[in-house]
Amino acid sequence: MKKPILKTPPANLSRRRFVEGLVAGGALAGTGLWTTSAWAATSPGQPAVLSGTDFALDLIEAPVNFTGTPRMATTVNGQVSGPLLRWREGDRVTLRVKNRMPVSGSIHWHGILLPSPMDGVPGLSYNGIAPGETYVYQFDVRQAGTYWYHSHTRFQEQTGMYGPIIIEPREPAPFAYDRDYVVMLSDWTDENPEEVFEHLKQMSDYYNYIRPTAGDLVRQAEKEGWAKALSTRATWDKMRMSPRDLSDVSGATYTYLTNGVTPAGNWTGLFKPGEKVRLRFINGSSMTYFDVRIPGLKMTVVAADGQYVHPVSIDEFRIGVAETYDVIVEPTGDRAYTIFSQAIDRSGYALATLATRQGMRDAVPKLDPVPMLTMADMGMSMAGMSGMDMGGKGGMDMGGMHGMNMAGINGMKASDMKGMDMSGAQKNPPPPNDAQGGDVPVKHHAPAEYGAGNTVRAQEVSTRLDDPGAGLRDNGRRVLTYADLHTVGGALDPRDPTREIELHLTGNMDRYMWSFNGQKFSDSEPLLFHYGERLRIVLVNDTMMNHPIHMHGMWSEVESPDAAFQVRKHTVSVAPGHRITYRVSANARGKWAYHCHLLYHMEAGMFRAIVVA
Ligand SMILES: [Cu+2]
Repeated sequence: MKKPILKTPPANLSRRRFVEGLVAGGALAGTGLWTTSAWAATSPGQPAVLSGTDFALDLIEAPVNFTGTPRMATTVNGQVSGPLLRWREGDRVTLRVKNRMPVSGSIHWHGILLPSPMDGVPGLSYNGIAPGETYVYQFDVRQAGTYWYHSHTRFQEQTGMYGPIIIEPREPAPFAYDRDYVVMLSDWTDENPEEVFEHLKQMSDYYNYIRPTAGDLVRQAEKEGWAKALSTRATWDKMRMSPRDLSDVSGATYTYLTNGVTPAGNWTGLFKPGEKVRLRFINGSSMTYFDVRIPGLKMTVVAADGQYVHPVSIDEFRIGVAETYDVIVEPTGDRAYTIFSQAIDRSGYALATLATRQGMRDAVPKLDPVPMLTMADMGMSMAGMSGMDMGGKGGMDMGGMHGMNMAGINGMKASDMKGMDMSGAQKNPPPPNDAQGGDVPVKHHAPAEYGAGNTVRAQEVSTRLDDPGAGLRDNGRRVLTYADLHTVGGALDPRDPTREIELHLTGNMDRYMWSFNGQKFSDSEPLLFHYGERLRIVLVNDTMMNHPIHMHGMWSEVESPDAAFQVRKHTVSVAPGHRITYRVSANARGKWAYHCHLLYHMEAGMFRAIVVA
């Protein structure tokens, strides 16, 4: 086998290079197994496509280079993203997955309805795929639309093991289009994810770069030399990066990719003026929510999580980790349009282009200001505020509140709050908010329930499906919300739920513990669903972060605030201070995973097993 040529890392990796990546970054050609680089296999600019009913996939380590520093990725068929799998609704597919890595691996088919042993979650569906072993997945394809696959083993997803799935429907789509592109977003780090996780456990805001201490600088200098450490610090200071509490892992370590291509590489989808182009957005990142827009183009959303929705015309959408949205755009003129996907914390962006010719570019928008979390995001009303001791200042300045650093809130330390007595919020819990969605049952917990560091939780939660979220409110653009999404055809199961399970999304930032109801996976019992029953799941987000909650094996049918059917999803993003309910039909026997799709949250314990029996 020919050895790949690895570049020497540059002595001083510039910040620009780091954010934008290498022009020709990605999987390196010439491993001997694949003769073309990932995105050159088909034209124009789509991944290697595998279609039919029989698939041979190799889990294999492969060299990549996104930033100038060569790294090994864990891949499917040597590519990041992995090959596009095209299935047909109604077919029985067979996927022979051979593990050519020295460690155990797995592939999970995200959002796909299938028998539990085919689901690809080590410890629940099977034992994983040992080195040298081949696992044969076989199941009937009972749905259509845009989905994806990824490893469910430790951090292999972070290091490249993911790819898109398109399932052709039996009946033609209820909308027309001339071209069809996958737009898969992801986040790449040159760091070992085990180190990223270690950093987060030691200091949950490690990647936030709010105010690095002198000690941090010395440690960084010892590792990298003073010149680099100082210049990195200066660059961050100049960029005024301070992502607050929006993302645990940021552009401080991530380079954001579109279809496995860096912003500098500028993945380009071609069109002819006047054509309708279907873009299948998939958020295949490990930790990053993206806010996506294409300046100059309206987007018509036609599907969410693979399921058709009544078309809605928007300028921008926020896509949680693991969600998918299909949109139709109608570009005109002999020109280019930028597909701009900024990370929710504004610490970087993924970038791609729609153009009439390769090499054309449109302007790149500036990153929006870093969103400031508000009291509403904390699930605290102004009524609750009245119980607070604001340090003797009468007539609170709300402008000042917006400038407050809420970063420490999950594992709040007194020092973070600058003299505010947050216990007041506990002493005077506000009445339930019935402005939207009727009475909201608020479950109160003993302060110690989630650990000593987590004494402040959402006191007032509400079902605000029409809230675009922090950083997108009143930005002058029409932003998609869950309230806009109505699945075509309504609920699959018309029955009302006969049972309700309420789960709180909880965290302790001091120790980087994430959980349901304050209980890590390792300490928890499986949730028991009775086969055949119709359930209501109630999720209450007590933390300061968005959590994309994914149930394997069964649909999550999200309800409107008045408990009517809203939208069918496989991954439900719950914003801070929000309460979301959805119905589940327990129609798939076996053991299933139920977890936050932020990879490091899942590994930290925000995971439950479901047993349907
Ligand atoms: Cu989470």
